[in-house]
Amino acid sequence: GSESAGTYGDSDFVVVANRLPVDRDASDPDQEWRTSPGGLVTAVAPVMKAQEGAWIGWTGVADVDFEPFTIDGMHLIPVTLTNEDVLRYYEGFSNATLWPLYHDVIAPPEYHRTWWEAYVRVNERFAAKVAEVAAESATVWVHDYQLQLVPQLLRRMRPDLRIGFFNHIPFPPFELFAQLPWRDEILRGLLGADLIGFQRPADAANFRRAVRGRLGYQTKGSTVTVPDSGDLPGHSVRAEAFPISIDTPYLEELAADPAIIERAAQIREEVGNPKVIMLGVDRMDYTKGIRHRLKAFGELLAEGRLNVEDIVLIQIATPSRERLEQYKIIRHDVELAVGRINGEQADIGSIAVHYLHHSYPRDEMTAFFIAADVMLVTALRDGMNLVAKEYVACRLHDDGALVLSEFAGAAEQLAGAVLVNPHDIGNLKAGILEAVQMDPKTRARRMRQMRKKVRTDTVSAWSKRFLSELDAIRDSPEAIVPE
Ligand code: ADQ
Repeated sequence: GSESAGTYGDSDFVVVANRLPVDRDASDPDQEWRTSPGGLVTAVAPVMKAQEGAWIGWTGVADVDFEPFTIDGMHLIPVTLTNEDVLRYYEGFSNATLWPLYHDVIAPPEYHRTWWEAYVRVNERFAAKVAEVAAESATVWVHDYQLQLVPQLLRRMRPDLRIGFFNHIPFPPFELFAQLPWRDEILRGLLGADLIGFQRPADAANFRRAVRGRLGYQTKGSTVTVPDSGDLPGHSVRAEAFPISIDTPYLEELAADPAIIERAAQIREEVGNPKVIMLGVDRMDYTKGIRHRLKAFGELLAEGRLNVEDIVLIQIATPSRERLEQYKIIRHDVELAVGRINGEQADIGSIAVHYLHHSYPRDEMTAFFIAADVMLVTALRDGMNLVAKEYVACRLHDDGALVLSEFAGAAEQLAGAVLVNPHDIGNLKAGILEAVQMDPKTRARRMRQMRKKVRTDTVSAWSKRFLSELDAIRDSPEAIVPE
């Protein structure tokens, strides 16, 4: 790419996401960047290193301009957000408009024109940065709901690029999506891509239905035909499912580490060596069904169907989006419920719920997964839910049971789970009891089946499949000039 004309940049492969994959250690006086481990980094880092790649995103620090830098062999290019951008584009339009709308309006979405204007402005800033650094005919992979306008903006500036987009969260049913005052703009924004990936086939189908219903474009199978217009040159777009996964080999390695296994045993001791440890691990978010899970557990204890001397629930909830009202409410509700259950059901020496509002390093998370006999994933709506897959990957002895919401994308993939409808507290209670009481042989059979799935469908297989389909689309000439 470095041979290309002056108007083009040097990068043959560009990842664009709201956040760069780094954090700054607040306790470090030099404020050095550290890579923040996450599935996406693991999946794309090898491609970035092999292809002179760049990652464009925000550092998480408002109002400061940072120069591009290289860390762990990845070229990172910061985009600056002002304090007002953070309030309106990020906390506002992304997290208080799109997030609740795309998650079945579990919380009411707010529609504000000033937030939309900021969303447009920030998407333009990201697109301009990509246009500057991408080499001629480079591959660009845009991620998530914060950047849905980038594909169209980019295609207008740089029709030579191969553009992929992956949506990590659900795409809502048309009747809900149609509420959005800027629904047509969002659809056109996404349609600038060559390939749009969703977690589930149903998300892709919701998107194509919205495209037909609002824009009147034709779709055939997964392909949308975008006619030539002032907005965009005519082209075709594929919209289909690419269910994301995890770095299974790495988690298996951690789960086999003697120090981590020892730590798991220690955790078990520390919570009083109960017969059964149940675990919940979530961002503190109203979509995750933490309240529903607590309600079900509290009722099972109150009815004497579970006994506080035999069972504990460890609920880990990472602090998230704490300045937003809906997130203050969910935290308050969860803490009230934990306090009530412990107040009513626990005893000196037998706590019912261990509640931890922290983030943990990967090693410690793995120790919790090893310690847990039953994992509770009860999201009211979730794009995929990686926690469910991580738990499965760590069960090297094919033991443990997973209670999984049918509203998480993972439910379509992990057939061995005990599926529940978290809105139905009775059903949730039955699912928890079934998992707690499941005989070892059944557990082993079901876990083996799920482990097989996460061992074949890894995050690197996911990114390879997405990128090779993106390559193939642009290589076939009829894809560029539809009939
Ligand atoms: P999230 O909503 O954040 O992701 P999830 O898929 O479960 O949900 O991923 C969370 C990640 O954070 C997991 O890797 C988990 O282990 C980690 N994590 C959670 N709590 C933690 C804690 N206290 N300490 C340390 N680590 C913690 C969004 C979508 C999902 C989709 C993913 C990926 O909402 O539906 O699966 O993106 O596409």
